[in-house]
Order: sequence, then structure tokens, then C-alpha cells
Amino acid sequence: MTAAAVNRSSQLIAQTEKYGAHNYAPLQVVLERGEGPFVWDVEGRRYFDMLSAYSAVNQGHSHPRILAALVEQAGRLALTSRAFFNDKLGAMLQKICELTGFARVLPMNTGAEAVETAIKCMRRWGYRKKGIPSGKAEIIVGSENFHGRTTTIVGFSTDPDAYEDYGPATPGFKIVPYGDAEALAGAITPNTCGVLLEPIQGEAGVKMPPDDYLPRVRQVCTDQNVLLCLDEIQTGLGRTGKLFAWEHSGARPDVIILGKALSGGFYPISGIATSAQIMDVFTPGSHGSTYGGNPLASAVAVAALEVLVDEKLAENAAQLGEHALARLRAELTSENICDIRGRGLLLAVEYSTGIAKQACKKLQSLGVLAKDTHKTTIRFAPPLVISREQLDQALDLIIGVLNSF
Ligand code: IF1
Repeated sequence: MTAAAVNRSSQLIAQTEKYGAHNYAPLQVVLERGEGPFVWDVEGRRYFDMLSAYSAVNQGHSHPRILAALVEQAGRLALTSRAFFNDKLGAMLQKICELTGFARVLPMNTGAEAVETAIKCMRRWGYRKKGIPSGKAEIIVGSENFHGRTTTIVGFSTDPDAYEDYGPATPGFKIVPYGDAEALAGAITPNTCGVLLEPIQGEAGVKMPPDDYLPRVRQVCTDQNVLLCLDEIQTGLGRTGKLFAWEHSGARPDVIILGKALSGGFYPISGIATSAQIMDVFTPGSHGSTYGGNPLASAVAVAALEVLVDEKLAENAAQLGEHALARLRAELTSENICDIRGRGLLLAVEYSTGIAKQACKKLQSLGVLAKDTHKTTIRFAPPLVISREQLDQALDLIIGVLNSF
């Protein structure tokens, strides 16, 4: 690395830290380009991207087909607001309905907005269809959840980093231990309108519930006339080896929340999908967004979803995920590793000691970018377009580093 190059990186970091809020502590790498499973820093060094922007870039960086849709639509019409129809929105809604099997979609932008939309939807359904007395609706969530950063959402987080000094918390949420279906059943009252869960908890460290958890939760919700809402913002769209993670358990939700890879990383696009009967609780003026469902987002989402299906990315995630998990389990020998888990290409290695950040720094120096969570766990979630050969190259580096701790 030349001195000038080192300066460029540190100058860009210094500028960002000087003018930006300090709400992140990123790895000291400045990226300027991406292609498929790779990203390059400003010194021209290539890295395997093992984070994929937290699963937003399932289709790989700068996918040419999604890029073309973005550029073409940007030159034609980007934003109309929902005061008017546009010629691209219908195709996105139809595509999401076809892939999810639901009848109606409500488009938003960020994941947190889609979660807020699901909360509003379940509450309105509770009042208008279930007959819950005004102002009394309850939603049950899991401990160690991550659903976004709005004040309402962090109000039911169990992570002090996320909620501390952002109160008062929005009332109407009950937290139960994630993975315990009996605890969830016991928390339901006549005022419960919904249950909100991640099928696999991403930020908690790729925490997978017992196999019978989601089916039992599904049964309890059906028996008690409570909506089951699954946040598939991180797990959905191929990441776990199926188009949606709920398919592994057969526990089909009443409301599904999507985001991240809905755009393949080009644009914030999110939404909820549900039945007509449930979605019809929304009436003109009762919810919306300036950018939600805009033609640029719609064109991008259609292309991003076509890429997932046409390139069989869920199937690739299933096959390569199985291969990666087998290699990690066979070749990771460090005594400090206490668990290796995951589904599809959403994988995690957990240590009994807090070395995860150090390990990520070492990986960075060898050309692999990964992110620690909760000090002990490292997530591996490459773009789903990665080839077996590329994955093996990355795993060779990862296994070498992880065994050295
Ligand atoms: C950040 C975490 C991951 C999500 C699920 C909703 C949202 C997310 C299951 C909100 C977002 C992101 C947010 C991002 C880091 C990342 C993350 F570490 F914070 F928890 F992926 F694991 N539901 N997760 O995972 O979506 O509003 O951000 O579009 O820096 O906060 P958003």
C-alpha cells in the first residue's frame, strides 16, 4: 500500500467521523466499488463481502440487470407520490403477491417503516375485526428481537444499546422468551391482536428457534384468533435456502414483512403482504409514504425479484449453505468455538470469549469482510450469487483465521 493510498483512506474516515454522527463503529475500510460477491476499497484491494449489507445484497453487488432497470427508470420517471397512479407500481405489487402467495401488498421504503406498517395493520385488525376495545390492543414479541430503530420498535427491544434513553416506550407490547411456545401461548389475552417474530433472529446472532417453535406458535395463533406476523426482512428472499424462511417450518404467517433484498441493495424498498381481508383495514388516508411504491423503486424491485427467481439464488443458498456449514463444522478446531449454526447462507460462529471483533479485523487484513455481533459471534452471509469455488476460497481464509483464536 502506498503512503498516498493510506492517506486517502484515513482522510475519508476522518471526514466521515468529523461531520457525521458517531452512531457506528465500522471496520477501518473505505469501500468504493462492488461486483457480485466482491467489494473493493479505495486502495484497490479486493474483499469477499461476507455481510452483503445485512442481506440486502443477496443478488450480488451492482447486478447488471437490476442496474439497467434502475438507470432506465431513473431517466423516465422516478417519483409521483401516491396522489397519482404510476405505470410501474402494479407490476411490483403483482410480483410480490405471486411470490408470497398473498393477495395484497402495502409498499414502504425502509424495513422499520414496514414493521411499523405491520404493527398498525395488526392493531387495526384487532379493533375492527376482532373487536378489541379501543386502545387496548396487545402485540407479543420475542426477547432479543431486532425489528428496526423507530421509537416504537426500540421500545420493545431487550437490547439496552437499542432502547436506552429513548423512552417513554410505546405501550401495547409484551416480550416473551424467543423459542418458548408455551410462554407465548401463556401471554395471549383476549386483547392480543398479533404476534411479531423473526423466523431466525439475525442480530441476536443467527439464533434459530427449536424446530417445533414456529409450527406451535402458528397453531396457538390460529386457535386464539391472533395474527402471526413474521419479519422476513433479513431472512427472506432466498437467504436461508428457501424464498422465505417460514417455508422451512411450514408455519405460514398471516402477515409477512419484507425489505432489504427487495431492491438487491440499490434502493430502500420494503413492504408488507397479507390477505385482502386483513389489508382492507387500511382505508384512504389511514397510512402512506411519499416515496413508498414509487416507479423507480417498483422497477428496481421487479428486476431484483426476477433475478432471485431466474438465477435460482435460493437454491444456490441451500446448496452452498449446506456445504459451508459442513466445512466449518469439520475444519474449525479452536477450543474457544462453542457453536456453529445457520441455515442457507446465513451462518454464524460463536466463541465462548469476546474475540469476534478482533477476528473480523484479522479477516479484513486477509481480504474478507464480516461483522461481529454481541462480541462473541461472527456472521457469514455472502451474496447468494457467490460460486462454490469463490465460497471455498473465502472459507479457506475464514477457517485459518478462526482457528487462530
Ligand atoms: C443498522 C442489525 C442486522 C432487520 C430485521 C427490520 C430491520 C432490520 C429483521 C430494519 C435491519 C439492519 C439494520 C442495520 C443493521 C442491520 C442488522 F445488526 F442491526 F440487527 F441485519 F442484523 N427487521 N437490520 O434485520 O430495517 O429499517 O434498517 O431497513 O445499521 O441499523 P431497516
